Amino acid sequence: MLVRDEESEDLFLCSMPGKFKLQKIRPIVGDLVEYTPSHGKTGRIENILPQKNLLKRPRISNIDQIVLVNSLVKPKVSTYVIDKFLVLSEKAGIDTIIVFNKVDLLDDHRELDRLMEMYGDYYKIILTSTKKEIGLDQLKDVFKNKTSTLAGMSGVGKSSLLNKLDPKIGLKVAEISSRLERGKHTTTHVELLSFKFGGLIADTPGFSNLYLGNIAQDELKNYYRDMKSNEGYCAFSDCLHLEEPGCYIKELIESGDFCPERYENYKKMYLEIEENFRGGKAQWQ
Ligand SMILES: Nc1nc2c(ncn2[C@@H]2O[C@H](COP(=O)(O)OP(=O)(O)OP(=O)(O)O)[C@@H](O)[C@H]2O)c(=O)[nH]1
Ligand SMILES: [Mg+2]
Ligand SMILES: [Zn+2]
Repeated sequence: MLVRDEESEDLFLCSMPGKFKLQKIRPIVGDLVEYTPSHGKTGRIENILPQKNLLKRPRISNIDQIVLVNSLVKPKVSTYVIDKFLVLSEKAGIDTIIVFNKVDLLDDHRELDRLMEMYGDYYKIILTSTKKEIGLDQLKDVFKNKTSTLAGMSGVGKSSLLNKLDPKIGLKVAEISSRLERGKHTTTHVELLSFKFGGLIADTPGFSNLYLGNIAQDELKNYYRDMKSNEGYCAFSDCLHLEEPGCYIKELIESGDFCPERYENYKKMYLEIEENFRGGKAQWQ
């Protein structure tokens, strides 16, 4: 295990005491540990401190924020993946900043306008391009003096963005597959890197799918900021915003004040949880 000393920032290759191995406890990236240094840059982990928070995908703990990177084209942005990720990060209690990368490839701005409208009221959004060096200072400001993790599908440009913030980092990047227009899963492990402008940022492997895991159907609405902020106006206090009469969220959709696509994704997730639970197929009416 590599342990970064908080004061000197030096890395120590540390062993794990047998008691941890017996209990099958393994620290994950981001965990805070107490350790005893020995010869050279080696040492021994003595204790793992309680986690402030934990994100399952990418697997990392004790972070201040997540920067969710998407590319507008190649690979094309998926609002279902964004909405699912936002549900998972809200559940974990970690703030998310949304990045739309590869703006240089965009020739029609309508898609971007739509996405800004969808997420802009509830999340900070940064538009970037590593090719045209757009939005990099804004991104640096977000990362400064914080511990952050990147997240996003494979091929969206996570490693490329970090290379731009500090060319010495030298992370491996690769062209996306031209046939499938999908990333090639170039980054294969979570790595927390120290940046000279101040801040730790984890580069992470891209995901192609997300699992809603232990989220229950009736708690899903709590992780939609736009639903949460309109809580208490439906006829039923436990309204799930589905088929109940007097649903305020439905009224907002009618009047154009709630994004219908976000709502469709909500219903899709609701169904997906049911399917996961049953382990079979179900149809949402
Ligand atoms: N046109 C354009 N291409 C970009 C931009 N940023 C990254 N790319 C390209 O996108 C491809 C994938 O970039 P990576 O940085 O490897 O993507 P990643 O998100 O780290 O992918 P994984 O490690 O597989 O999760 C590379 O060919 C990059 O050159 C951008 O702003 N504009
Ligand atoms: Mg990468
Ligand atoms: Zn409702």
